[in-house]
Amino acid sequence: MFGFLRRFRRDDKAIEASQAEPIAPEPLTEPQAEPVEPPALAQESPQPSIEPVPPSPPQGGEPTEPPAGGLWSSLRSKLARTRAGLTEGLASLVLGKKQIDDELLEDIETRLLLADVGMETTQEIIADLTRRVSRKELKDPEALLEALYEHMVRLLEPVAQPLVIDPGRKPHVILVVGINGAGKTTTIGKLGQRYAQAGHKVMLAAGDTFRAAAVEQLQAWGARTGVQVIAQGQGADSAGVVFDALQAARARGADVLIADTAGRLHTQGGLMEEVKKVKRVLAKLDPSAPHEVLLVLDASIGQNALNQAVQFNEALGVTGLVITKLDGTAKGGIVFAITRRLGLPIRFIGVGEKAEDLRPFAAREFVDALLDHES
Ligand SMILES: Nc1nc2c(ncn2[C@@H]2O[C@H](COP(=O)(O)OP(=O)(O)OP(=O)(O)O)[C@@H](O)[C@H]2O)c(=O)[nH]1
Ligand SMILES: [Mg+2]
Repeated sequence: MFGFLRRFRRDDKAIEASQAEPIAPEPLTEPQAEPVEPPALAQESPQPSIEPVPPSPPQGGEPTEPPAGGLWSSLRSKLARTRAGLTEGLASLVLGKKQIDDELLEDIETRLLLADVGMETTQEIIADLTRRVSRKELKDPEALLEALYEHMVRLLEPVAQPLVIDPGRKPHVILVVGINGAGKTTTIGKLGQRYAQAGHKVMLAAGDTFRAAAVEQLQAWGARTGVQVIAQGQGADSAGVVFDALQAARARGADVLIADTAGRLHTQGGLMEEVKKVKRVLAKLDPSAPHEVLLVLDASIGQNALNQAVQFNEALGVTGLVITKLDGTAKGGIVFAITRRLGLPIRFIGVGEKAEDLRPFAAREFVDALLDHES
């Protein structure tokens, strides 16, 4: 069932209006029924019986794992902009219609393209739906939307693979790469907290020795989350810092080491060589390291993220993705385009600047939020 249809159904006036005049598009801001931010006071929830009590973190930070289904977990509210673009106006096309028509299919196609789902994926989806309509498998507009939903879930399920920390590695080394401002350092801070709260001994390596204040930024996350940061300061050799950090992490029996690196454009050959060197240096101490090359991509740059992902993958052998800034963008469909192009595991999505705004990627939950669907 789709929330945007339910809302229109509930409001008889809106249905009448839909037959007489165009319905006002769904606002980009969150509908009132869904909380935008974790509220300080209890408020009406879709599931009032589940009143989440955030676990108290051991080191005085914020909780990492928002309880499912509660006020904290409103992925829907975080993805409001992409959802608005995808579902806006669909209700007026669907309601009161018994037949699927070209207008509806074209509208879906346009919305997928505008959300940056990408030409190939969009055409495949539309071709599949059209085929099923002509075979009379899909008989009404709602069945068509359900089929769209299932198709989108199927596309993402293969890449929804969590990042598993191997307890046999001491430490499990995660090398974090990406272009400037993608959200690497923020993601590392969030990951540090997540793994520390899961009971792992975590250390962070301040491998971004290039940008002013990069080390301090990581140290601030470390201080906030109670995670140790190994740093040498600006201007030091990045590979050297990371090498030393791995030695220190081994000596101290750390479970997880997460290495930050300076942001670089995939077109900057020299800088790409530098990060390759960081990777090689890690392997000198532990031939199996790094155990994860995590590429952080900013969803808000849409299709531009695609080329970056391809180039970083060619240079470094990326093993997992984090897609950030899915909160302020209407381009959340880029997740489909990236998946089609690379098929790389999506480990997490970033939906805000706070520690709890890093969510493990789950295909059905994500598409539910994008299409305002309730499974
Ligand atoms: N809204 C939102 N902002 C984010 C997210 N992730 C990161 N940011 C913000 O994006 C900005 C850049 O984040 P950084 O973590 O510094 O990015 P970086 O990749 O380390 O940047 P460089 O070190 O310059 O290469 C900061 O203001 C973050 O707070 C997210 O998921 N959502
Ligand atoms: Mg950084």
